Amino acid sequence: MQFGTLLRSIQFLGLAGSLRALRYGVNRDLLDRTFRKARTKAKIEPRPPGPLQWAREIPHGVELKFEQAALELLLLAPDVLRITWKPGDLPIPYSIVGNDWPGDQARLEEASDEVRLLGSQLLTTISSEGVLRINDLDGLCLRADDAPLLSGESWAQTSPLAPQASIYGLGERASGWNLRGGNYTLWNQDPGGSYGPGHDPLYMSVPVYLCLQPTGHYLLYYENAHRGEIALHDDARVCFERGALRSYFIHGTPDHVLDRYSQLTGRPPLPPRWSLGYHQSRWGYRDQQEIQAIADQFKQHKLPISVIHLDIDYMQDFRVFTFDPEYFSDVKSLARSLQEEDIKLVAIVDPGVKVDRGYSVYQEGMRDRSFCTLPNGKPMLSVVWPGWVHFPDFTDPAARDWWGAYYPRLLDQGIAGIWHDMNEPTAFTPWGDKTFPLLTQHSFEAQGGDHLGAHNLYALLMNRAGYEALQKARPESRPWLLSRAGFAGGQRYAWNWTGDVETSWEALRQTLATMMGVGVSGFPFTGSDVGGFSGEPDRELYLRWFQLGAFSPFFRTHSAIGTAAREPWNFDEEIVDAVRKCLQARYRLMPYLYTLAWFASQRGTPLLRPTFWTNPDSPDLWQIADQYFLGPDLLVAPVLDAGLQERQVLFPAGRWYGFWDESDLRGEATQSVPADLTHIPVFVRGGAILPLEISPHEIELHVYLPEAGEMRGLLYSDDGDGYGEFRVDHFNGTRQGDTLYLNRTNEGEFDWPYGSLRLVVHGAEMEALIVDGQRSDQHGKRAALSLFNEVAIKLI
Ligand code: MIG
Repeated sequence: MQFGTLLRSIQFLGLAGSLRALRYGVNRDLLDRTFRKARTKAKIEPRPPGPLQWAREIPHGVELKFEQAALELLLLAPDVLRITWKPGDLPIPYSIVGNDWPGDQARLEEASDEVRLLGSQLLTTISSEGVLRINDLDGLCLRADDAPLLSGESWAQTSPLAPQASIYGLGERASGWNLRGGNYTLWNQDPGGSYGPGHDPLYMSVPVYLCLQPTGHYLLYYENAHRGEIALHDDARVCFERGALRSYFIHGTPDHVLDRYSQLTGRPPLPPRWSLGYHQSRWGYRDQQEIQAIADQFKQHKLPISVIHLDIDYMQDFRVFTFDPEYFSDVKSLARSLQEEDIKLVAIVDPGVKVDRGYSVYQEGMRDRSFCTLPNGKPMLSVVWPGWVHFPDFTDPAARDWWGAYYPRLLDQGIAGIWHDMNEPTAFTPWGDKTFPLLTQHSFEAQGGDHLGAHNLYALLMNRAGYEALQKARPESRPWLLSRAGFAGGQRYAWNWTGDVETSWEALRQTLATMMGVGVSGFPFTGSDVGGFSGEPDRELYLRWFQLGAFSPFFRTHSAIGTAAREPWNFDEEIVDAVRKCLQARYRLMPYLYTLAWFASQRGTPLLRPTFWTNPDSPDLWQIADQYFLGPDLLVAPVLDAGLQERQVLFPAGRWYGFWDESDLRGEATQSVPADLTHIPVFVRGGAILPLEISPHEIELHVYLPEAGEMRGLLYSDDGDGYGEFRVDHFNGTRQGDTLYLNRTNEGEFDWPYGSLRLVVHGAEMEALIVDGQRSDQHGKRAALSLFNEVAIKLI
C-alpha cells in the first residue's frame, strides 16, 4: 500500500473507517488465498480440443465432438453465428433477451480435413483440430479463431487479426479509441480516487467489441461474465477464468451490428424526456436549503436546468433508503418546490447496507437472508461509507424483490430517478481487488455460485432490481436509472456515466474516446462529470468540458466533496454567458435528442457516434477520436486542448453548415475552423431537416440544402413520460431546379404538440411558398407555416 493511499483513506474515512478497511483487506486476502489455492490444484496443462471425432447437423447449425471438447455452431440469423465451446457451464442468460431468432438455412459439408457450415451469408469451416474460420460467400475471411485451449476451468483463445483491423468497445475504457495495442481486464473495478488515461479496468467491462477491417466488419460478444483478460496486439487473445467459451459473431456495418446486438441483449428503453435536459450535481451539498438555493440561482441567472442530484449526503449516516433527519428532513417539500420550476430530483443509492440492529433495512435483510454470504453461511461483512455493511445478493430473485420494495420510500419523497453507485461492487480496501472475497456465495437463481462468477453481473442485476421496482411502483412512468457499473444487457435498465474521471485536459480528451467506446458497447446513454470529478478546473477547462457535455447524451456537472463550488456563476460573466449559450442550444435540440433516444430504443444506435459511423469502409476515419456525430446530422468538434482558438475538422463528403452561424463548408476536406473559448464547433449535414424547439409550443424545422440528393428529418413526440400515444413525423425534401418540395407523413396517434411551426432554410432563400395548395408570399430565410403535408418552395 502506498503512503498516499493511506493518507487519502484516513482523510476520507477517518481513522476508525481506515482501520476497518485495513481489517477487511487483510481478511479478503486470506480468503482469496484459500480460494486461489483450491483452484490452482485443479490446474493442468493447457489442453487443445484434440482430433475431431464426429459432426452432425442440428437445426440451423452443427454440433462437433472433439476428443476433449465439444463445439456447437448455431446460425441465429444469416449474419449472426453463435459459437459455443464446452466443457464449462453455460451462463444463466442474464444478458440475453432475444431468443426468437429466425435461424438460417444451414448445410453441413464434411471434407477429409474439415467440416463446413454453409449458411445463406456466412461459410464457417472448422478444421479437424478445431481451428475456425468465418468467410463471407465471396471467400473473404472475416474472422478466424485458433483452436481454443482449456486449462482447468479456464478457456483461452487466440484469434489472428488483420494488420489493419481496428477494434473498439469492451465497455468503459480509458484507453486510446482504437483498442489495438493494449491489454484489458474484464473485471468491474472502482479505480479508487480518480482515474486518468490508461487506467484499466474501470467500472464497466463488457466483453464485446466492434472490429473494422478491409474484408468486412463485425461485432463479437463473449457471453461470459467471469473475470477475463483480453489482449489486442497482432492477434486477439482472450481468456476467461471459468465457464463455457461462448461468443456471438455478428457480421455487418457498425449500424447493423449494434441493431443486432441490441436485439440479442436488449433495447435501451425510451427514457423520460426530462432526463435529456441538464443535470446539476455535486458530492457535498450540505442540506436541502442549499439545493433550493442552487435551483433559485439557476433561475436567477436564466440557466435552464432539469435535474438536481442528491449524493450520499442526504442519507442518515449513509444508511441506504433513509433521509438525514436534520439536513434533509423534508425532501418532499423540496421536491414539490423544485417541481414548480420543472426540476426533478435524483437520489443516489448504494448497495451496502449498514450493520445496525436498529435499522429496518438491515433487520429485514437479515430476516429474509437477502445478503451475500461466506461459505460458512454467515453474511459476508464488508466496508463502505456506512462502516461495516452487508451486500444484497442480486442474483437471488427474492433479494431483488426485497430490495426493490424500498424504492417507494424514495419515490414517496418526490424522487424522480435513481442513481446507482458502488455497484462494481466496491468495498473499501486500501490495496488489492476492491471488492468481495472471491469465495463469497451467490444464489444464482438458487443454482449457487461464487463471486468470481457474480462480480461482473452485480450491477446488471442491481439495476434490474431497481428498474423492476420503479416499474412496479410507478407503472405509469418510465423508470430512470443511472449506474456506474454494468455488463452486457445493462442498457435495458440504466444509463452510464464515466465515473470519477480526474480534472485534467488529458482526461477531457480521454472522455470522448471513452464515451464512444461505451456507445459501441451497446450503451447509447453515457456522459461524464463536467469539469472532471476530482479537481478544480480553471475557467477554460470547465467551459470546454461543459461544451462537450452539452453535446453528449447524458449532460451532468458533478464533482467530489471538498472541491470548489462549480455551479456556473462561480466563474466570471463571460463563462456564465457561454454556459447559457450551451444550455439554450441543448434545450433547442431537445426534439432532436428525444428522437435519437427513441431511435436508440428501436435500434440500439448510440447517440454519440464515431466519425466512421456511416462510412465504415473508409479506413482514414477509423482512428479519429477528437470529433464525432451526435445523431445522423450534427458533426461535433469539441476543443480538447488548452489555449486553442481554432481547430482542424475533417468534413466527410457533402455540404456542411455551421450550427451557430451561417458558415457553409464542403467536404471531403480537413479544414481549420474558429473555436474561440466561448464556441464549440458544431456543424449540420447538408440534407438534414433539423427540428429545433424554441419553446414548448414553438418548433422550427431547419432545412439544410445538400450539395445533391434528398433531405430528411425525423421527429418523435409524445407526452414526455409514460406509455401513452406517440407520433413520428417523417420529413422528406427533394429539390428540382429552383423548387424545393417538402412533404410530411406521420405515424402514431399523439396530437401534434406545437402551436407554431416555422420553416428555416439554409443555403438559399425562399421567394414564395405553396403550402398544401395555398400560396403564401413569405420570403427570405424563415416562413411561418401550419402543420403541412406538402410544401413547394421557390428558392433564390
Ligand atoms: O467512494 O457518493 O463515482 O460520483 O460522488 C466514492 C460519493 C463514492 C463515487 C461516485 C461519485 C460520488 C461518490 N461516490
